[in-house]
Amino acid sequence: SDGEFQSCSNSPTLVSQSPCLVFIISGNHTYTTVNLVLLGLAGTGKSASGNTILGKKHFVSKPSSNPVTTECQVAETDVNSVHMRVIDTPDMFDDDTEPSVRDKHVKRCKELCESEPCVFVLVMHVSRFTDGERDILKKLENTFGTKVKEQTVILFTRGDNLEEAEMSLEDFLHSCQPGLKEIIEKCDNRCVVFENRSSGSDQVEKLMNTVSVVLKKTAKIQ
Ligand SMILES: Nc1nc2c(ncn2[C@@H]2O[C@H](COP(=O)(O)OP(=O)(O)O)[C@@H](O)[C@H]2O)c(=O)[nH]1
Ligand SMILES: [Mg+2]
Repeated sequence: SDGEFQSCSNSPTLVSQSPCLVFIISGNHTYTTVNLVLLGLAGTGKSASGNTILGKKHFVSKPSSNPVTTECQVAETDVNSVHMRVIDTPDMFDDDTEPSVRDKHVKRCKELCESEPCVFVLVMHVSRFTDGERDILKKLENTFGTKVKEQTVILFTRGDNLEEAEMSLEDFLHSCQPGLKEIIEKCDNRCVVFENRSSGSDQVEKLMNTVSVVLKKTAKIQ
């Protein structure tokens, strides 16, 4: 179907290097490289989610009371022959972060995702919603512009917590608190759930399908 990963060996738009698979966004938008920027508070599982997308342990991800990721980093992978640039970031929105340090991270992050298109992945812990996250969308808008929510997918980590409670993502979204609900609604309900301890590729595929929804939408408004 349109907007999903498709084989298109007969596509006349294919300039191509290698495999005959491209990411079809809409009739005349064909992207082969997509920037995915992982954003969110420290400890939510940005690096772990990056590793799940990459299919290997690339970013350092571990339990810590101190931030583990201290610089923006990029790693690349092909998912169904779409070239993904996965950008892992430190917590850039922590109120304790010095403005000069935050500005440095933001600048680096923007440099890394300069090439279009770019999709923001707001990573949140399924069992935790903190004060720091209440106004995170506002902070994202201040940093990346007011259109950021049109380019954002929310990724909830620790899907096993939901499974243990026999809850679906829908159950969770239905019962979540108003502050979180508001964020989700502003992002047009684009949510996916990851369990980073399991390596199943269907979670990555669901993310990619949601990413394709964003790309389709932004292609229309550009
Ligand atoms: N059980 C479980 N643990 C996770 C998941 N995602 C991340 N973690 C753990 O949470 C901790 C923080 O993850 P990390 O990726 O470093 O968070 P970051 O600071 O946002 O990059 C690590 O110990 C991860 O193993 C998940 O989906 N399930
Ligand atoms: Mg990290």
